[in-house]
Amino acid sequence: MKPFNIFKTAVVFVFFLSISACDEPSKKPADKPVDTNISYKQISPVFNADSAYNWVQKQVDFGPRFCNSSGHTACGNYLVDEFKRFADEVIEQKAVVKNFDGKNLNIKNIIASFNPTAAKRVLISAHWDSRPYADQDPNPENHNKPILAADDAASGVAVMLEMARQMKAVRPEIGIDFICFDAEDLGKSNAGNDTYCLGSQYWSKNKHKPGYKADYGILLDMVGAFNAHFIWEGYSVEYAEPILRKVWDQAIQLGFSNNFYYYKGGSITDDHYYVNTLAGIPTIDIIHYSENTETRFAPHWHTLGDNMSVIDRNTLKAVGQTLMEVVYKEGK
Ligand code: AHN
Ligand code: ZN
Repeated sequence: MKPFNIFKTAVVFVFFLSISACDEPSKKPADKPVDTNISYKQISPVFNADSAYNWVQKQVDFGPRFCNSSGHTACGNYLVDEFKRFADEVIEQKAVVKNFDGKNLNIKNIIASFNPTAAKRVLISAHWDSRPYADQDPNPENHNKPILAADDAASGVAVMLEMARQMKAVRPEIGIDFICFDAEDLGKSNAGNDTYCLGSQYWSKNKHKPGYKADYGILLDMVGAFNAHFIWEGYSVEYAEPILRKVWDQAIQLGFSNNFYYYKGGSITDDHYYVNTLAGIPTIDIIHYSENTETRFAPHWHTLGDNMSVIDRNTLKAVGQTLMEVVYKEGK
């Protein structure tokens, strides 16, 4: 080799070295898989994002849906009717629980199942109640007004409904339980974290069927907004890290790396905490996390801004198609 050629080889080598150095993602663990969506062959039915979007709209059209309100009753009945169109079995679990202020709340958890007798099961959940007070709104005059809660968490219920619609057409091989938890969002942090998630606490202590078990669970909370970032939430890492990896790797394979981040965030008291600790089912939380806000949630969180204007079909699609693929692969 001539000296000049050696020099050229060295220049090319250094050039490639510097590219790979720049490519290194800053906050993510090194073992993030490469995006292989170009060659990936999806096996699950197509998740229709327009359909999911319409189901967010339908829930929001009932107005605020907090416990003991007329919107709550009407929307609860609507969700039962919709799930009955698709699922093999729908159970309404009604109860009375105490709010942090001592008042009784009439709650209803809704459980919609496919293949109810199958041993291998996945539990997918979201809360269907809406927060009665916009206590994070930038305008203090709005702090006692109820929110429409398009993202928190009509989005999660909408993803479940669209999944159920597709499952009626192409049946999954394993058992699937969709649970709409009630009374998640009446809590006040200064009254204790257990003032949140009353429906999931009740269900975890009183399952809809004695001895109910699932292999694992996935909770959806605020999965519908523009620019949603999903991170590895703390309790999910603690109780169900292999499920996080399974779901995130699937999202990357499908090409949804804009939404799913391999970055460990803080621990959030949410319905999955009680499903993990009281029901003993390893459960992750797919939740919109923000680096740039004091609350660590999106700017519309618990404000009047949580309405249809923040909902993005692309985010619903990323979450819905990822879950479809995870679930259909379990049967293979
Ligand atoms: C707490 O603020 C303690 N947990 C947040 C759970 C939540 C409320 N998710 C949606 N709304
Ligand atoms: Zn909330």
